[in-house]
Amino acid sequence: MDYSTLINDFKQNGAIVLRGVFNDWIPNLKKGIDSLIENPSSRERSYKPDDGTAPFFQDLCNWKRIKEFENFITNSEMAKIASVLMESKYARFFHDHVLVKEPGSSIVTPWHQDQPYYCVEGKKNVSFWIPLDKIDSKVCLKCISGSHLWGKIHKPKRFNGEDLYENDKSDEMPDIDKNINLYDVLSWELEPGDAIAFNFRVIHGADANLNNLARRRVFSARWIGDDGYFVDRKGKGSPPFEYLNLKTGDALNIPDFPIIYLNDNRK
Ligand SMILES: O=C(O)CCC(=O)C(=O)O
Repeated sequence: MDYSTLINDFKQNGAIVLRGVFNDWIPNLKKGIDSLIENPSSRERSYKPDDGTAPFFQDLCNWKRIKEFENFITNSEMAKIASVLMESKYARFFHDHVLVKEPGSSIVTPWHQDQPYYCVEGKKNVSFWIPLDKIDSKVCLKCISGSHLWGKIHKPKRFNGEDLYENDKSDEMPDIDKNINLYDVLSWELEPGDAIAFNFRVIHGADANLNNLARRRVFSARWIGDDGYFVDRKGKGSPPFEYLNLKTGDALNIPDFPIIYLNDNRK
């Protein structure tokens, strides 16, 4: 793989596609998602559309109890790829997020940035959006190219439109759909085994899964680089790590966020 082109594109655009990188892991991840849906955590947050169409299942931070997720996170090439893309001495695991839009679900994932939901900061970060089903461009994650470099964080909301934090004075997300021609929207047709790698600050969203036949199962994994530190957002973020005894600026050297890959060749 030509990593230098990928690293440059990732830096400039904030989102890239990686082809075939997780081919061998799809059956393992499908098994993990089946177990999770059968036995979700207390953090499960599924949205059920008012129009009676199928739900959008979501759950977070399950890698310590779903062995297929732990296996993927600790034994696949993902941590190494994360460290290379972030240009970091190491890749520290932050959390997993499962997002299943069942066939016919009318739930749209609104445009948002992940950064303000998270209790971490740092320029070096990456999320992998890993579909387990064939994805046509109508249901793919959409990322606004370069939006991670705008120097702006927009108000985070729950996917049902409620504000995430009380008294949050940050700017609302602009009406991207109304002015879509102003933006360079990246999205791809994907096969199981492909992944989108994107920066926590990139504005992204996804359309409904109006295809009545196909599930849209996604395993997402978030990584932090060697400049990462804790941030107290003064509210329950997502994932809710409110039990952590850390202060803004603290290092993330705790077992919740283990270093999975250490690049010995970097100083
Ligand atoms: O899969 C989706 O609909 C949204 C994914 C997303 O927002 C994320 O992975 O951060």
